[in-house]
Amino acid sequence: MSSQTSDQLFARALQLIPGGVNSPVRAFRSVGGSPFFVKAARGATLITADDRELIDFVCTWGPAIHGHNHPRIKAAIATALESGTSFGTPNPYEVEMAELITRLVPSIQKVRMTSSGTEATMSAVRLARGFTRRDKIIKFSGCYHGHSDSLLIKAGSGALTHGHPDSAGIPASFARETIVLPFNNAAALAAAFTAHPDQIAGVILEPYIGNVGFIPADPGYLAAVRQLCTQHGALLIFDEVMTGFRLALGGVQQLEGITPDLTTLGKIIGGGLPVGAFGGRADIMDHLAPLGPVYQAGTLSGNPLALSAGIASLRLLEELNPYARLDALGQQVREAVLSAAKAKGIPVQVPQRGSMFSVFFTATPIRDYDSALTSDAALFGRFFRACLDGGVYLPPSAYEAYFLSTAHEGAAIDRACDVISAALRSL
Ligand code: KE4
Repeated sequence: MSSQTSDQLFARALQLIPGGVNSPVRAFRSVGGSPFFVKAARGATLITADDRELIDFVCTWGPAIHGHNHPRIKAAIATALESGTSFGTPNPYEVEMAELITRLVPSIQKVRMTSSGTEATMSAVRLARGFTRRDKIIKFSGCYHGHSDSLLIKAGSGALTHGHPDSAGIPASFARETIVLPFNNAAALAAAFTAHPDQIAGVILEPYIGNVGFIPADPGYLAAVRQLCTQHGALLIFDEVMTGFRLALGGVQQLEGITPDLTTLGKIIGGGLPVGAFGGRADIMDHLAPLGPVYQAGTLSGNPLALSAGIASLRLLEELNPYARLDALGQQVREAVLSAAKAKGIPVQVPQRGSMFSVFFTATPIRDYDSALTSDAALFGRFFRACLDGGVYLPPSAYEAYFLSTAHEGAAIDRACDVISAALRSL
């Protein structure tokens, strides 16, 4: 492992990797300065190449719900490794993972594994189009579903962070098949169905948005979306890549009592290794090759090493059921931010559910893309740097969700709240 500093490593990376990063949001371009490199992580802590210890509020963008390098997950990977890394054939881990997911998320009657969330959502959209024989898809401003062409339109996360919500390189003919609507607005969805009768294959959304900052659904909104999809014969696709197993064992669909037709998963189900999945009604999933006409595949789909980590992560969640504890941690941070900001006279909004939350610097209540964009991104940048200087790593973007883990309990969360409060007071 290199002994070079982050700056030395970044200088080398910039020569060979676009922007020096393998995923744009890591580049710190919207918050200033250069990214640090991490050489190790354990529990709630990252250890940088400069030997700094940082309390991590990113948790590798969601997967590390048990903290980094959890011994149970490490042991599971070590056991799987003894037998090899990839076989290119069915393996027992795939059956175990499918049984776990279908038991914990009852709307998923059948499931197909992928190696990323992008593959999962891209495949779910293709399946919806193949099953309904319709072409148009509806998504919502600010929702980010990975970087497939049909979905990288008015997207959140890194696309929004870097001011390219509609990426270059997507043919207009493709973009025309994607209709983008405001979140938390059932009337807009009803109007879109009226304007496009029998043309909508599917409606895909993050049921609680994490990619324009954290925005929960208004009460009743998801039920309205469900009813409209049923009424118009469109498939309802819940993208729970981020919220799946994060906010409840059964995801947001369990919290809200909604049954989507398809669900996409990722992040936590890989335990830190590359895993995605999509699943849902058996009559829809059976349209996938080799049974049906919708093709979908992957060299490393169902990889035994990756699934061993994901199975360990899900089993831990079943055993611990840590969601009340994680919500208490989220509330502790929310209260610390609200209290410090009030004392300083800085308007903030802090939407929070469980271990997901965001800080928006605005007096406007946050309920969709447009209200999220009233947040003062420059002030967020100063807040981000003050927290980092104090030893707390927030997502390097004003448009991301923050994540906590069970490893944050105790000293880490108390220390982090002190740092965050001091950062707000310094603004
Ligand atoms: P991946 O292809 O990055 O595994 O998953 C794409 C994806 C799909 N759906 C949702 C709801 C997601 O949040 C994501 C990926 N999330 C971002 C974080 N906002 C990944 C971080 C990154 O792009 O580096």
